[in-house]
Amino acid sequence: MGPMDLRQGIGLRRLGTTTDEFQQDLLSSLYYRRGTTVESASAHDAYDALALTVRDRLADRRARTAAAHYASNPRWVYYLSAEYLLGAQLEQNLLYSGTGEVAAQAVKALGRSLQEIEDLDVEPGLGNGGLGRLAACLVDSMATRDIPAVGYGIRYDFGIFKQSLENGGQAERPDDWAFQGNPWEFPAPDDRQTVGFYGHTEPIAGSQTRKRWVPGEIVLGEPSHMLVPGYGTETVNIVRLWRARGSEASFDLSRFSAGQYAEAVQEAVRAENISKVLYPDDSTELGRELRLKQQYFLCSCSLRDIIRRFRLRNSDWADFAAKTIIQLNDTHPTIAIPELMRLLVDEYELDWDQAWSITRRTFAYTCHTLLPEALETWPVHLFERLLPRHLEIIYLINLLFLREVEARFPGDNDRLRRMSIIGEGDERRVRMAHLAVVGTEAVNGVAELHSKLLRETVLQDFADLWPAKFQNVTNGVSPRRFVKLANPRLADLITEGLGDDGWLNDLERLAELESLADDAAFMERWRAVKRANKVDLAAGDPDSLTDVMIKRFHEYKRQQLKLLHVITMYQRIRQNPAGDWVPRTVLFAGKAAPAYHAAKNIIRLINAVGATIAADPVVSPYLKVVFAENYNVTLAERIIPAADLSEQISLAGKEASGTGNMKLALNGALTVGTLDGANIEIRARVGEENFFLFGLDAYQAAEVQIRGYNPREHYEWDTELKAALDAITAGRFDGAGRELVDSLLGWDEYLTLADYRSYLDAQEEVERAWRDPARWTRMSILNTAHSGFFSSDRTIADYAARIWRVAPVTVPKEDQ
Ligand code: GL7
Repeated sequence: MGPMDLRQGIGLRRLGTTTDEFQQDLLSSLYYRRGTTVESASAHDAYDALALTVRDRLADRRARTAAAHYASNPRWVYYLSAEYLLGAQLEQNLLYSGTGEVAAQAVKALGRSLQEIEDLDVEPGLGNGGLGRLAACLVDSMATRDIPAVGYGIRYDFGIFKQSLENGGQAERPDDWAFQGNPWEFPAPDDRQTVGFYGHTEPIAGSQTRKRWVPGEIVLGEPSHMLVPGYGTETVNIVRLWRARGSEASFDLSRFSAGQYAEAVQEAVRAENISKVLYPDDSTELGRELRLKQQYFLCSCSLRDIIRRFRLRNSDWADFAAKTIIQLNDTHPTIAIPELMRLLVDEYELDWDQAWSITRRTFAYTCHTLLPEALETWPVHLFERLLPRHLEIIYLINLLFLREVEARFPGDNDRLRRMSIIGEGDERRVRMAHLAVVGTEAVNGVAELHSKLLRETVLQDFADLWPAKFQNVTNGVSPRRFVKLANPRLADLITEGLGDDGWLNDLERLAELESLADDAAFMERWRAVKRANKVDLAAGDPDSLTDVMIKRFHEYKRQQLKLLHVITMYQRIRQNPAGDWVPRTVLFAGKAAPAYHAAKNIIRLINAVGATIAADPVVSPYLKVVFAENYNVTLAERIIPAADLSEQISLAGKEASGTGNMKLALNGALTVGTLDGANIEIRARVGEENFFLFGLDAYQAAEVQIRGYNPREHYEWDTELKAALDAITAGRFDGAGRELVDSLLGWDEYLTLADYRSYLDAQEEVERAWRDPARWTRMSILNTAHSGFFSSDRTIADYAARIWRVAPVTVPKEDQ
């Protein structure tokens, strides 16, 4: 029986494609799976019934995918990530299953509109920012490119916090995203795993390297999976998410019977806390034991699952690396390296050298940062207590590694100290990035500059030792989610311009738009699309320049620089109300880590400045500041299509890549940006003349810091800058922002004042271009036309060819 005969083989009926058939299935989902009737169905019943009906179509493809993959026994890609920002599922799955139109008709039988039902779709916010959304774009593209792959992650009960504004500042509420259930998820309790923590190790007689670990706590990991369909292909992969549970023994019946209710469940609660909440920090380390527990929990469950899957089809460990490539998404899952060693050596009794050879060929590591505070390290004493066996393994890995370094660079003790996996400071710490480099076959950065700076700075010693290990794979974004779903008007116009919609799977085809960049009728329609998107967004006057800065709040990203520009604009307009001002709507959105006070103060100041401007009849016709609450994937999909100007203004050398920059350029926003992260590659592709560049480059910035930077010099000579900062100090914006001014004048870690004048000059260039609508429209079309490189399909093709060395496996269509 071939894979395409799966359903017929067991006499299962085929799922229909007509509206009538879809409607039948929808009603049957409502009756038999929700257990309700059309008359008494709530809106949420309708949502669930529709989700299940769509899911069935994908489950069908999933079954064929699994069979095809099983039959071909390929090298499998396992993507390990602590975060996934998958975005809303219903609209995506309607599109990817080609059922959007029949569904829109069929739901009428429930007396509801598709839009109304879609509005009930809650996005699983299982990530913080760019890194988590990248994971989602990459799994989308792995499926689209027919790569056999599984994404592993944690099924947090609470995702990234919900943000609202209270008195102009950020307030946080928990995100109980699955409160109403999650119809997209299949539980797989049979595949549950057991994970140990704490305890001690014991020698094993007759073995030097093997040990027995006797854990002090046992936790169960229960998996469920969500379907990840490819677009324009049959493949449906999965993301498998682990949830922690106490074992049966963790419930203390005798205590419960004695009325000690809290004590009775205490152990189970402790176990379940492991997957309770996503850490809401963005690139700074919290240093909490629970976070390391989460990381180990994810890795241990996933590795055992990977080994289980390997052994379904293979029997010889010598084949493991040839059949398995595990991509580590940043250092968060690095503990998988010593965990695989432990499993191979202690449990499967391989000798150390063979296990190490397998391990090194099985893993690859993507680094997503240059910020030293984001490179994770853990105190040795924490490891010793929580993961005693892993610490022993890490020590042995380190010993053998340092011997290798010593052999290459004899007598260079300084180098040994710098490269050691154990950092010897006031407190000895395990350096996870070093472990990740030592235990993998390939290491990559996420944009050209980032990969270069990794080799030249933070990982320089490792690049000296193993130059061939270091690669670049520039990030990308899913054109399905960020053009077709987010911006259907633009997608339709592009399809019309290009003659077909093949560009959705072959984004470089957007280059064909170049020939339309001067076509007056096409330009007119291009403008109309943007305007209609602005009307939908309703953030401000649709004819004003919509200037957006949407991303996590962090001082290195420099929202404060944008704000100084806004304050200067405000002061200029006040001084000359009759001037010929370009009306602007400046839209900020993004979350700040709850404990990151400087970032939260910037949010407060934005809202205070916005309120002051709104109350000023002289300035408000020209300038409006909007803060959109609770930035998430869904909101990004509304803002990006409406943006005219994309703010990518981080200090050069700090933003590893950025991916919002790609989404905005792809949707025809022009970028004002520094030579940082992927901005450089965007500018190279869309053309210098279609990009507003400003600021120091990464090398100049480093030089300024080395020479001794004095932000006050800029304050003293630049009268507009001085006036803006003085207005804050004088309390002009409700007294907000004084700490910001102190830090900017005191040390200004991210050279905001140094780049201020250059930034304002670039903004004048922006306005010159804006005043010439034909020029702006042409620039906008060319941005879209030359952003095809930034498809995550291309990113995946790069990983597949250069890092994973895997080939696609085609899933056959169903027999007709
Ligand atoms: C990040 C980088 O900051 C960001 O520049 C990059 O685009 C993203 C994906 O590679 O990864 N690193 C990181 O720790 N977070 C990011 O968004 C949170």
